[in-house]
Amino acid sequence: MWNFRADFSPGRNDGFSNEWWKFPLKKTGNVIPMPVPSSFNDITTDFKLREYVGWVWYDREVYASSDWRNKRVVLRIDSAHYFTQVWLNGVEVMSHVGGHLPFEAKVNDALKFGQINLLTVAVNNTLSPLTLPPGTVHYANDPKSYPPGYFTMTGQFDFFNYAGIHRSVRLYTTPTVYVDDITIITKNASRSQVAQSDRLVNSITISNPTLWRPYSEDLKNPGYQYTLKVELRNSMNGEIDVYRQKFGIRTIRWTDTQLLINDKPFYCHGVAKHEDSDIRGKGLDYPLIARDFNMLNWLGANCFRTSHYPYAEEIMDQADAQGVVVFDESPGVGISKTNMGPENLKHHLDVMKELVRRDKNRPSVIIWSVANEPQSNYDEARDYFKSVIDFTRKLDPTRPISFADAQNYDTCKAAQFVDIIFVNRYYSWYSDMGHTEVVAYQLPENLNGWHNKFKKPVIITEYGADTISGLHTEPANPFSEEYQAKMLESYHKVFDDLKKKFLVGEMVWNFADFMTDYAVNRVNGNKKGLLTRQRQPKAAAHRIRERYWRIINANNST
Ligand code: E9O
Repeated sequence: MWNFRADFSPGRNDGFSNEWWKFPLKKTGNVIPMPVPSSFNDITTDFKLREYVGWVWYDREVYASSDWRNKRVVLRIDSAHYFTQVWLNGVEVMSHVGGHLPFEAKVNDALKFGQINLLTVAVNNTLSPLTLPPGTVHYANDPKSYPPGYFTMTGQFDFFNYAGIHRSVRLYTTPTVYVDDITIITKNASRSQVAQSDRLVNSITISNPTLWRPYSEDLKNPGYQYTLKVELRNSMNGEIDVYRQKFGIRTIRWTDTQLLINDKPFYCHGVAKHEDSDIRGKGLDYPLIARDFNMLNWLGANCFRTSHYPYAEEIMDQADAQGVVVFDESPGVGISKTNMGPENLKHHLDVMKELVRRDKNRPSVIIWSVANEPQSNYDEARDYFKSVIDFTRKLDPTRPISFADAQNYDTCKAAQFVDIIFVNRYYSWYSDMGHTEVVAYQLPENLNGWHNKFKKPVIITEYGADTISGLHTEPANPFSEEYQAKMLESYHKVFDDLKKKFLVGEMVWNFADFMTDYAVNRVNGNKKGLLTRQRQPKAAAHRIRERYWRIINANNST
């Protein structure tokens, strides 16, 4: 529990003008206990805090052992949403832009060893056209209709803008000479090694290795990982930094019509997810992670997309260990034509750099997804996405790159740069609602269109219907459990046909119900989950389970 205070002053700037980082927060006014990690929004019963936009302040005391004096001490925040500024004993030690990736700094100069230290963290959740994801603040200029100071913020995306210190905060130590980063590239020994001159490059040959396999390919021994132990010895004082990095040995390859893991065609049958749950919002929670992986396995989902931002490292660790394939998505959701300027691009590249640095050694990650549903039909999208994709490919030439598209093949300006086409489709939901009989016509036309134009494999990265758990109608009306099942099944007939051709994956939107902003089509959130927000199955979940396990069992019996 940290001390917490939201800055409700009109400009949200009292904390900065009164230098709240200089004293314990409780000296500045009323504080409340706030759990870390967690979103702050759903902890209290205060509507104003749930809706809060601006700076919130956290602080706590932390004891630093005097044994640490001769070490390098690092403060790491696994993630905080969105802008973060951090002080230790009143000294600013770091700041970070972006809500979903870790940041850290050496803090020796600010730390008092053998004493209690004051750690202060200010977090601002205001989104703008320059943030990822983008958002807009709207001021009401009509005093007759709105109270003074009234403003709202909308995001260009369909999930609640939960905020706060979302993941763990830790102090750790290393020797003064330390391993900063390790990149492990696994390849067939027969292929030649390219050395990078500014790095230490070493190669190790493992004969007859146990490969990393998705659990759907190897039910007995999925997700096999090795551990590389690296020791760096400081010849001046004999100190050793030891770093243990897990890795898996597997290849990814793709052709015009196939995606191959370990040279075997791989079919993704899975879900798109969210980091979202009751009370915690987007806060890290181990029971939730464990439950989600149990339910992924129950469903037979062999893959998930980290829609629409990078997930916690603890989640990624489970995907690696359990052999679940991941499409690793950046927070580039809802990029419209106006968010494709040079400043946007620079930030997007920075984010890709942070994401690839964090996840490059993960065997589960087989695709980078640089965005979700951008306005790819505008000319601006051509250069913008070419730059993002080229840059990402330079960072990691080993994995395919894509983004999830909701535009059409004849208007999309950016799909030409991806390796695998991702499409989000909602026939019989957002168009022709209630009429699943159109799916057999519209879906094959569309998927064939993408493949024929771009000559690339296609994955449907979203399809689904909002469903109120417990609502039953026969015949199946939209929002009933029957309709969700009927709609998904109408897509499956098409998938089964195209699977033999160029379709290499299907992902239901969404794994579970999740919170969104208020909207007339959102009844306390988006209800397209196969599971409720409490992770219990709706009727369609049972159908998906039958389908996915049928695919797995057929695969494993041949
Ligand atoms: C993005 C996701 O975050 N895709 C949306 C999902 C939804 O449930 C949202 O939660 O709304 C669907 C985009 C649908 C675009 C198709 C519009 C077709 C109009 C005829």
